[in-house]
Amino acid sequence: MDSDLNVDLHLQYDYLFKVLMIGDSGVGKSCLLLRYVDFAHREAYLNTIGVDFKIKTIKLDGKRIRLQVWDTGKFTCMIM
Ligand SMILES: Nc1nc2c(ncn2[C@@H]2O[C@H](COP(=O)(O)OP(=O)(O)OP(=O)(O)O)[C@@H](O)[C@H]2O)c(=O)[nH]1
Ligand SMILES: [Mg+2]
Repeated sequence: MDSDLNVDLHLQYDYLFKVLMIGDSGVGKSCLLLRYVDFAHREAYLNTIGVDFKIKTIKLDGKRIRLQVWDTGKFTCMIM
């Protein structure tokens, strides 16, 4: 019951922002996203194929803001 409640709270937000990360290959887009969302660091270079996304919820001025950050790869513009 408690875990169901936690899931419900996690799904609630006041605003949803969809952010698209673009930039030259190898500049560090995926690492930046990994650091921001998962507080992790990756040394190896694994180029992103297509698109990937991560979700993070932050609180700002008492509002719950859901960030949906899309990470693009080399061939994304051909897909989108
Ligand atoms: N020195 C240094 N290296 C970094 C930094 N950020 C990322 N790197 C390295 O740069 C390489 C490429 O990082 P990625 O985040 O995969 O680059 P990307 O922009 O997502 O590349 P694509 O997916 O090909 O578009 C990796 O080997 C990372 O370890 C940084 O701030 N400093
Ligand atoms: Mg990448």
